[in-house]
Amino acid sequence: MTPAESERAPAATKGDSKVLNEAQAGHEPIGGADASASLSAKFAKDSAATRALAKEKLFNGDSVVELREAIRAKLVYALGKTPESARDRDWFAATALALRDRVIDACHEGTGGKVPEKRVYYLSLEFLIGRLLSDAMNNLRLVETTKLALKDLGVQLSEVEEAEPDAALGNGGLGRLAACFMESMASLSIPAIGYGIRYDHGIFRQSMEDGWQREAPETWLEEGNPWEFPRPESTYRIGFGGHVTMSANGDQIRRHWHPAETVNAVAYDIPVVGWRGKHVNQLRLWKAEADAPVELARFNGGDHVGAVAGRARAESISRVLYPSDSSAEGQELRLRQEYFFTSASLQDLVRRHLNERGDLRSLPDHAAIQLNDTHPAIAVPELMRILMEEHDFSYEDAWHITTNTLGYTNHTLLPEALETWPVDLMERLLPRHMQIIYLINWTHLEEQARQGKSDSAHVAAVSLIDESHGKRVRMGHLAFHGSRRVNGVSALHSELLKTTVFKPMHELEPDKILNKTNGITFRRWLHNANPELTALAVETVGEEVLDDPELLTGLADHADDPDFRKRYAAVRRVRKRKLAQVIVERTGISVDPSALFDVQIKRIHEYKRQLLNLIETVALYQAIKEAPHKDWTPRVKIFGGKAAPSYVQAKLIIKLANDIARTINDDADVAGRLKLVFLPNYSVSLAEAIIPAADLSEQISTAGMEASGTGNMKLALNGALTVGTLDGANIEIRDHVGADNIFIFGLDAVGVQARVGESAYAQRAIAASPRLAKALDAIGSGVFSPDERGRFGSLVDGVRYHDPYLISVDFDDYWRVQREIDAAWKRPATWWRAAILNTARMAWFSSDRSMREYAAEIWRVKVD
Ligand code: 26V
Repeated sequence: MTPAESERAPAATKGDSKVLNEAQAGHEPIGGADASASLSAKFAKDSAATRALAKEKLFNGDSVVELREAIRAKLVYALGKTPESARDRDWFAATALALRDRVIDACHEGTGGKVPEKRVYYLSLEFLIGRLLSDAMNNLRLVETTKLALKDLGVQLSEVEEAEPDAALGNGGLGRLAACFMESMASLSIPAIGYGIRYDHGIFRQSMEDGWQREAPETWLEEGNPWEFPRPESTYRIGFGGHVTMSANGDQIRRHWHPAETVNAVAYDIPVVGWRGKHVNQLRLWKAEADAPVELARFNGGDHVGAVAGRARAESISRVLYPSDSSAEGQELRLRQEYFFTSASLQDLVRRHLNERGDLRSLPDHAAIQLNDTHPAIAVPELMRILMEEHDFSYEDAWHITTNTLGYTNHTLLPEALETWPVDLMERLLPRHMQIIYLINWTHLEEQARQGKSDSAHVAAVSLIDESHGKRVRMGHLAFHGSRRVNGVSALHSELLKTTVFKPMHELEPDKILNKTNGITFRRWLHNANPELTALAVETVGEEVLDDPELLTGLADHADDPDFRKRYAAVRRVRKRKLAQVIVERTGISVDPSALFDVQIKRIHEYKRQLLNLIETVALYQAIKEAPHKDWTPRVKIFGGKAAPSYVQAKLIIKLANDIARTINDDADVAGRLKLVFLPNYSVSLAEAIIPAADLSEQISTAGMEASGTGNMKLALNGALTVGTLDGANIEIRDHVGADNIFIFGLDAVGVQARVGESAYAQRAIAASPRLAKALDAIGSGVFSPDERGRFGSLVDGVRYHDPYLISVDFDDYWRVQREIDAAWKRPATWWRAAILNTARMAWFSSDRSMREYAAEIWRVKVD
């Protein structure tokens, strides 16, 4: 919001007595505290009306009674339980199995068994899909039917939903994006298969022990997964190690790889049903199993211990998701995971293509393979190997097919997260692939020489091998070179790709890099997560908004209607009360739902600058204590997020949040004005509870470092106002919602670049900001850690003496904009107007739009 807007706003509402009344009422409960029960009842009625409006179709003639009996039958015959002995978890499994049957019916009705013209294969080491029940029910239009069926059985749907474990097969943004894309492709009827790993353990469970993060294994498969179909008939052998031999056939030399070790990849399919059940795709996840004959031979040879150890080694591949997305640590098991799932997926799609079309030459016409970051970049040499070694293609033909089938999405510019693998590790684990990489690189550099570009600096910059600190394969360069198109995930990020990491590669092929700004699925993040807001939207602009998010624009016409604003604010209030309940249950902290809920939820990373938010919290705490009688805007700062287990500074930031919370939440001087909550074990399902309750969305990364962000989109869609830097998709969010409806602060990416070239910028910034200096002193001297005064010395010194994330430089502007936010909160009419305009103008950020763009410009797949 610009200062001009703050001045304009009261003028615009002058003479509007309702608005003035509302402004006087502030953010107090409408109709008093007791009104919340009747409000919930009203919304329950509203959403029932909405669903009736949306003509919830009783899919394939289903009825409440039929579904009830189907659920009962699953419980009794598939699970072997009686209704009397069933726990919520059993009812969940029975409900999921009954719905899965209906998904499969939809699947058979939808495709009619036809071979699609072209399929998308989305290769991703992460799919952070979360719970699937509400997705399936909503997309099949069976929410109300299921609720009534369960009610008949004496069971509450909400309890059943809570009993579903999150499928947390991802770290954060990249994995959640893959899940949103899968849902959108199904909803747009884009034929697609998602390929990944069926990890036994997803992202670790986070708990707090004396304010420190503790990690425990996550066990989503403990009681089985009712959504999945094991497909043992789709099993592939994956080789590792060994040696390569040559044979000659005339003047054709062929190479043969003889792996020392083989592991089986067994397919497990999870159906992904699209909107209104029109189309179903598969998420195919690979489980690693020991190769039985090899194992048997060892058993029979008397090597019992060796056989068991070999089995454990094979099965360890799909045991656990790597919980770090901050640094590429170069662990051998990680490379084994990458090759395992990439090879299985390529073997599977090649076999499918041959069955359907008979000739691999036409692969690029019928398959588009998308690499989600460099994690599956080994697909480049693996597809070459399959084509040359198993199907007799020449190098040139194989290269033509490969580079017309693959696409690569980059999700980070952070140097420490860019993957490179030591050549000697590659030679040991994947000797044939290393030869092929050398061959590709040789051809690539020969072409440079042919064009007269063989100076050593140029060659070093474009080579697939980095020789600056030992020989390493640059997976980004490999994926770039082997793909037809490369894309970044926001407009700024795609431009930065061209000027930083891929500058030399971009200059060779200037048409290769495209931008495809990320999106989110509105079915999960608006319709399912916020049914009350959805009901209000349906009532206001019509039920077609469920199919076409662009119709949300119609809400803008009501942004100046005080009555509508009240209803919009009341929806938020319902959600804030629910979140307050969750907060007290999980942390013991009670918060006031009429305070401003200020939310920062994302992985804990230094570049995301949770520390900036915490330092501002301390400065605010100090300011309130100095002037306790001032009219401070009541705030609850809510944090959530996991730190990589080995990321020492990120874990210290969590401890700092908890130490600050302990101090200020108990301080009577700030009571009612400031609270801090760190909600443990942030997850997709927790996000679904927090996002609809957020008033303010913190998107405060150092400009140029957050590739896109997608939480920023979810929060703005649900009407939280953003406080953010000009980074990632924040820039495009500003362009859509309007500069008056977002709070932008700090340096932009160009400013950051210029500043990091200077020396002593942190010292200068701190010297110029007594407020910052004071907050840093308090943290550094142990005000929040009296039991260990030096605990946060390294965090504070990081800001004082080095500050690579420019916290010091952005602090004063952040403080300024936060006080502007305090003032805006005191003008509810202005605040809710801006919130409504955010919801109204976020349609473009639907992942349906992202998927349409990928389909048209990268995959060349038709979408009806
Ligand atoms: C990197 C690494 C490095 C090696 C260890 C394991 C591991 C796991 C994941 C990653 C990927 C990090 C990149 C990532 O998640 N990027 C996020 O992608 C989101 C979707 O495009 C985007 O919104 C976020 O801004 C971006 O940080």
